[in-house]
Amino acid sequence: MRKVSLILILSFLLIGYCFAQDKGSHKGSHNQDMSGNEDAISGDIFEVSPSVGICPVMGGIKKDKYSYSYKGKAYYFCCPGCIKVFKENPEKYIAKVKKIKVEAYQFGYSPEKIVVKKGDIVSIIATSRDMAHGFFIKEYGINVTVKSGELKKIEFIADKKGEFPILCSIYCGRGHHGMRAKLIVEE
Ligand SMILES: [Cu+2]
Repeated sequence: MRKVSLILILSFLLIGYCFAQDKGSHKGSHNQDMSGNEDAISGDIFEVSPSVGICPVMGGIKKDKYSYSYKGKAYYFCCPGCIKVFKENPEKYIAKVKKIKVEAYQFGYSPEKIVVKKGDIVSIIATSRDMAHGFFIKEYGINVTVKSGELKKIEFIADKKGEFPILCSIYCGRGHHGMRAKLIVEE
């Protein structure tokens, strides 16, 4: 319950922030546990529920009703103001979103290293090859469990520079404690 109300409060704060229309800065936030159908983009990479996650303009929570189609693809935003800002320079905002598929397995992650720039929106499509594993990034407040074959989108703004371990938070066997990947956020 406490977690749910915290998320609600966070959502309201972000929505309020978005309406404030301060397009220069970005607040850190993250969205987790969003499974759903996917929308093929290229090759083996896919996108889970494009309408959930972080608004590429303001960093608020995306809403279904604030969508805009650009080059045949739908983008979602947290408020109408963000659509306006996006239209001025779509490529700039599209480039900020770093999409990456990460597969957990006994006992590791593939890829082992995710490198992004500070301020990027990291959009991880997490999956598991064999059994339930965790994606735990302590410094970003992320702890998501993914079952075998399941796809979950984990989105957050890389607002802290540094190297952060990605660890498994679900005991998965003898090699569990050695399971790790690394998130590198460069300036
Ligand atoms: Cu584990």
